[in-house]
Amino acid sequence: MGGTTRYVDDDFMIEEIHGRLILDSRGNPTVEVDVITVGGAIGRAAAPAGKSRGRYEAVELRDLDKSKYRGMSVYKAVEIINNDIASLLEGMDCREQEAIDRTMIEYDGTPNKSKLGANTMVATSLAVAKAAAEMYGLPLFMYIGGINARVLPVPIMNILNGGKHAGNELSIQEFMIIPVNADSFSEALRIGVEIYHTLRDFLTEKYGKIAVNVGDEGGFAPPMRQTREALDALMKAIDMAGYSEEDAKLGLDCAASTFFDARTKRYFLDGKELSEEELMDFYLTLLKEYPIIYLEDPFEEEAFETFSLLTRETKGVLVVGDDLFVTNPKRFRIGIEKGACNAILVKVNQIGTLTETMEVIDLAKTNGYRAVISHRSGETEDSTIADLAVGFSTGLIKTGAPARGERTAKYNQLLRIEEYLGDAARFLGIKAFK
Ligand code: 2PG
Ligand code: MG
Repeated sequence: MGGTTRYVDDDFMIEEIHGRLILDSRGNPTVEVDVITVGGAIGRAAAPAGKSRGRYEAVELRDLDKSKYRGMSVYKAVEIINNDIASLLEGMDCREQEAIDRTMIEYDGTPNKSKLGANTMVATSLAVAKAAAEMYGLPLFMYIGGINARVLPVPIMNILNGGKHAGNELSIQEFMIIPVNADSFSEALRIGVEIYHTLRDFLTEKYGKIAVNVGDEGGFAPPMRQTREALDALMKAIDMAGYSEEDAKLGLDCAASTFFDARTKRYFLDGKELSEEELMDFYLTLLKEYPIIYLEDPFEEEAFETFSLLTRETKGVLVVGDDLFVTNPKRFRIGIEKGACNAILVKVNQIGTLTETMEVIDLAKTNGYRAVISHRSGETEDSTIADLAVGFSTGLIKTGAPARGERTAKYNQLLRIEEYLGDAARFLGIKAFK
């Protein structure tokens, strides 16, 4: 090899791991980790937090001491990072991502990461990758995906909030627009932003100022009750902004476990009590009425068979498993076997390490599933998932409305990546859904 070698191997050694408590976008504590190498690189990452969490997600460690942050503090997790994790990983080579992640997994020794906590592990795991990227002088997406990582994701933008993320009565959690008819990520983002602002105008006019308060992910939270009312508002905003249903499609995250009663096996949707069959019919009708191409968690998190049925019954729609798969290779394998869904939502903190996340994305690719990189409803200004979407060439990202700093941090990082790639950048548009 020509040129000068900038670093010797020892420079890649992790010299220090330091954890601290910071706040997330809901004002709750979370952990942030700095990984510092002998060569002087600092990788920093923070753990996000979900609200509509799947039952099978890896455990998020909280102190549960009501006298501190109303039980939400993470002092114990910070201690674990600064003691257990630091002594486990200091001295290891930051390029050895898999060995580092396996070391934490082994030490944890539980099936759901309840000893070390998925929040401590995910922040550490991502910070390690960022330190290694910095040592090489590479952007994170390129460190992960190499020089062929050049696909910018289609943004699946949650601009109207319901369910657990909003103070209104909509049962469905996320009403999303998907700007597919664009030549680039930045053009798609612009279309999404224009529709978002037009939706604000429409809602203000129809429901008054109260309607444009925002929910946890920056989408508006109008005082609506009916799914169709929300979908109609999105269609109206698309039209008023000068676009058509060819330009922007729709998506829903039903988060159906949040309106399911396990005892009666009924779903409480829009003020009605529905059986599984009735809910299925409801979705099939909606798919005929609206340009919906993305349907996440339409049924509760154990309903593998029903997910399979819906996947078979529909065409041209991504049926996405979030609470169903919880980014867990074991749960995902069950789904693949049963033909449940044709896409998986990928949230690094549901599983806890970058290595396992990669495993899940590989599984998706080899089994013809789409992978959608996703934020959580509780986020920080950490924009790592933007790099993951490009690094893993998923072609799809779900990261909320184009508003609130913790959401725009991801969109802005994607704009920087697009600029960095220049003519090499690719954008798949509607093809990302095929
Ligand atoms: C979801 C997410 C993110 P939460 O259900 O997909 O939008 O919500 O982080 O609350 O689980
Ligand atoms: Mg979801």
